[in-house]
Amino acid sequence: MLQLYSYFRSSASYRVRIALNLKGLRYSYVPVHLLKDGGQQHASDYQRVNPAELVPTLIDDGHAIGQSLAIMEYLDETHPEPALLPRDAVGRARARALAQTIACEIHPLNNLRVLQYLERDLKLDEVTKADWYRHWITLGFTALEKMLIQSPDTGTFCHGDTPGLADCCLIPQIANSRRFATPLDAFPTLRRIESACLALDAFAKAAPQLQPDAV
Ligand SMILES: N[C@@H](CCC(=O)N[C@@H](CS)C(=O)NCC(=O)O)C(=O)O
Repeated sequence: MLQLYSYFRSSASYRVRIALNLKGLRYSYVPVHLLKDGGQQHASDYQRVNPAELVPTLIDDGHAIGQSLAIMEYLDETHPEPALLPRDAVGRARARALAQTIACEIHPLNNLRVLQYLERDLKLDEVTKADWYRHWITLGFTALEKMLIQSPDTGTFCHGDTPGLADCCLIPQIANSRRFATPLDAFPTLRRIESACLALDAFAKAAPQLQPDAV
C-alpha cells in the first residue's frame, strides 16, 4: 500500500492528501511532527527517506518520492483517472502555472524553517513575522485572482469544472492564510473555488483537523 509521510498542518502534505483522495487511493499515514523533538523531519531515520528534511514523502513500492508537485504528477501518471491535469498541453501549462504560483511563489517564503530563521536568527517579533506571512500570501493571491478572473478556462474550479492540480494547491494555502488571519475580501474567485472544493469529500477528508496526528 502507498505510504504518506505527512504532518497534519503541513500544506504541502495536505495537497497530496487531496490528490490521493481525488483518485480514490488508499494509503497509510506516517506522521512526522515538525515541532516535536526539535522537528522529526530532521531525525536521521527520516533524512534517509527524504534528505531535504521536508514533508511530504510518498513511498510507492519501495520508491521514496519527495516534493508535493512531483508526487501529484507521479500519481497522475500512475493512476490516470480521474486526471489532475488537463488533456491539452496549453491547459496543462496553465494548471501548472496556477499551482506553481502557490507552491513556488508563496509557500516557500512562509515555510516553517523560514519563519524559524526570521524568529531565531533575525529576532523578528510575532507581529512582524505574521506581517511577513500575510504579505507573501496577499501578493501571491493577488496574482492568482487576476489569473483566474481573466481566463475563460476558469470554471467551477481553477481549471474547468473538475478539480485538479491547482485546486489541490489552492485549498491548503487558503487554510494557511486563514490561520494567520489574512484578509481574503479581495479574492472572491479564490473564495468561490474554495467553497466548491470543500463541498467535495476528497477535500473535506484531507483537512488538517481530521488527520490522525491532529492535536
Ligand atoms: N516544495 C516542497 C515543500 C515542502 C515543505 O516545505 N514542507 C514543509 C511543511 S508544509 C516542511 O516540511 N517544513 C519543515 C521545515 O521547514 O523544517 C513540496 O512541495 O513538497
